[in-house]
Amino acid sequence: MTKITIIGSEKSGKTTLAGKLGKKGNVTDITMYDYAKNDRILTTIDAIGYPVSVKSLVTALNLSDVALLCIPPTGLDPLAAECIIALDLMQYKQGIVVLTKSDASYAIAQEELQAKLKKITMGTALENWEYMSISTTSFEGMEELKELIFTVGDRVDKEQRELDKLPSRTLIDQSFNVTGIGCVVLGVVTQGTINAKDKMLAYPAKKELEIRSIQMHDVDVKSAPAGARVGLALKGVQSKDIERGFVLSKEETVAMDFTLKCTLSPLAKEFNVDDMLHLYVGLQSSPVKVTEIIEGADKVEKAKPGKEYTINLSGSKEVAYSKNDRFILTNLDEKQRFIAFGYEQ
Ligand SMILES: Nc1nc2c(ncn2[C@@H]2O[C@H](COP(=O)(O)OP(=O)(O)OP(=O)(O)O)[C@@H](O)[C@H]2O)c(=O)[nH]1
Ligand SMILES: [Mg+2]
Repeated sequence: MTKITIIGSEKSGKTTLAGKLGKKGNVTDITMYDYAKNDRILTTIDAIGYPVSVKSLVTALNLSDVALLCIPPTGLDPLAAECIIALDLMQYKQGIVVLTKSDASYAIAQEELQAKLKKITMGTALENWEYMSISTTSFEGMEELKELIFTVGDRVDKEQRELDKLPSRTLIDQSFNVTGIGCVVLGVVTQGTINAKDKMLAYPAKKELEIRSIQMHDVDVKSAPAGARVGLALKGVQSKDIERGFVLSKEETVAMDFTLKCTLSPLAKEFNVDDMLHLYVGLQSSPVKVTEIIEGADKVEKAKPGKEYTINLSGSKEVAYSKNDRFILTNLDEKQRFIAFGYEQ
């Protein structure tokens, strides 16, 4: 089961490509496209709420394992540049740079563009990504791209088997009521294995629940492993108790204030004590105020690009997380909004 997100330059052909990779399904601030043939299952996400909403981009990336960064013959624009910074802060190791609209370019120009992009992404999480030239008009490269997506997807699948034994965590992206069934949620098992009849809680609200039944791509299953996109019927909760971003798990930490060991992107703008930032973890986000910036043992007023700090943040919304979850910080007032990643101390 492979889950991909298509992002990149404006008007680079992202939505057209998503439409060629699956059948259009649910639309919120992300659009899902589904494809299933034999044992090949692909979920493609188009982060249509982005660039207006950073949350759409982060949500899409956290619901998938592989990113496709689309760059048209005109090259990298500020949006694709912001995507690269986001992918790097998230340490998104699995992805493909897709050189789109190859019908409107020449082989030599495509090679030059690829060389340029390789240089720009050197030392980032995108360093080892593969490249593919495609056109959704002439279909050049489309079959090869699909093959490559499944090759990368298989690699991810293998890596995820190491996560099956961990305590289960499921990120919820939709919750609704189905007549005769009750609360149904859609989401992704990010680690562990879930089974019908498992009891757990919905965080951060700490609502107790039981998994009544599990579906994977509309097929009933008894259990679902790490990496699976699932639909769950839940017992003990109502759909209004569960929102996008909730985590189904036996144990999470819930907090409003955070002390993060943060690293700023070298390409971010500095920020100051008292600035308002946005914090993201999993599919959750919260506005937070910077209350303290500590460099080494000293309190400072500013956090500067490329450097490491301990940062105290104060929020007003409960957020659920586990040790080792990577937090992302953004400043929505800046042109390039992604600034830092961090881990709770
Ligand atoms: N020549 C050519 N045009 C393409 C190709 N793919 C898409 N287009 C055209 O490019 C334009 C933008 O395509 P979209 O799929 O909407 O691109 P997008 O990246 O989703 O655009 P935004 O979401 O608005 O940023 C449309 O007019 C498409 O018909 C292609 O492979 N070749
Ligand atoms: Mg689009």
